Amino acid sequence: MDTEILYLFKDVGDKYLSGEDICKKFNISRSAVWKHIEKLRKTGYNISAVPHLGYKLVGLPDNLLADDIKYKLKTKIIGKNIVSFLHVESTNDTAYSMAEKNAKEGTVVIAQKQSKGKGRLGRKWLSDKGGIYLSCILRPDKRPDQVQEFTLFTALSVVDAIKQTTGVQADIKWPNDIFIDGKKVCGVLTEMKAQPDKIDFIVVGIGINVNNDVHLDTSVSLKGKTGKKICAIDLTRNLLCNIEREYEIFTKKGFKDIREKIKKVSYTIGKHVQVDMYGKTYKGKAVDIDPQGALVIKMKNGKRQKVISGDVHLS
Ligand code: BT5
Repeated sequence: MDTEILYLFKDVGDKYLSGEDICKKFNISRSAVWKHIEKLRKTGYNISAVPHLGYKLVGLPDNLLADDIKYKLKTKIIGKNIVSFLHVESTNDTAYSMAEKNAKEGTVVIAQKQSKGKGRLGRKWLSDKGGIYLSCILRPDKRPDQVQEFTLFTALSVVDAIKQTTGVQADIKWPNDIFIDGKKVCGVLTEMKAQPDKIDFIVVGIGINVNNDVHLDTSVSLKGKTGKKICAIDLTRNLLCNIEREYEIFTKKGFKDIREKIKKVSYTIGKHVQVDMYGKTYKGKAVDIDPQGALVIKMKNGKRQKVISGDVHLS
């Protein structure tokens, strides 16, 4: 009922709703209306009340709440179930344990803060309030060796969402970093549970610096880049729509079209790089992303080397 009343406020936009209108619409008493309004206020919604006019929603909570993201969200699978937390250790860990307990494909876990935000290989992800920290559960009919492709189409979804919401063109530093002007605005962490030749589930985790300050020389936030507070709800909604679109393309057509789009927004291609993979170091010019999502490096001796995972350093 709280959600339905909230959505009614959102539907009428700038107009007032009288207590009587709400009573009639939901067939509840005046005191029940008042209780629901108080509950919404406690959650952080700013609802003004004016005698003879009624109630009006004048401000949303600072937090990214499931109800606000789901309002008019036009997806069929991704984000149909959203669980929002004020604080978790890691949204990836929460989503992973939910997936183990059979949470549906498309379930999204989102938190305002993480105390143990994870990067790859045991690294940390700084997760102060103001950023977006979300993880999405997928149950694809794909092989475990295709996992990199999930990271890449998720990264592409982030680049598109940033462009749609802020107008800023970001690019992808292969495989999982989103950059703006050479600084990291977002990281993607893909984890999975799999059998040798079948994926049970995938958790794609996304951390975006939105309205938070990140105190690293190598990082940037969207607020820092644009000088404006960014609507994190719009950004999240765009992101979920994009993930659904790219996931559908990936499921139906494979990686081909996604690869072409990724190459267009690649920060890495054309640059001289050094990559450490499985204890070996490869140096050369990044020239391509191959049909499986691997980075292709042309080395000094002319040989083309495929890199399937690893950290890329510009040299
Ligand atoms: C990543 O790892 O970039 C993946 C980050 C994924 C974070 C999301 S948040 C939601 C979900 N839940 C989680 O627990 N994780 C995911 P990697 O490529 O290993 O990069 C980590 C490195 O990025 C760190 O060692 C720092 O140098 C840098 N870094 C840490 N926090 C950052 C931030 N907020 N902004 C920019 N750079 C950061």
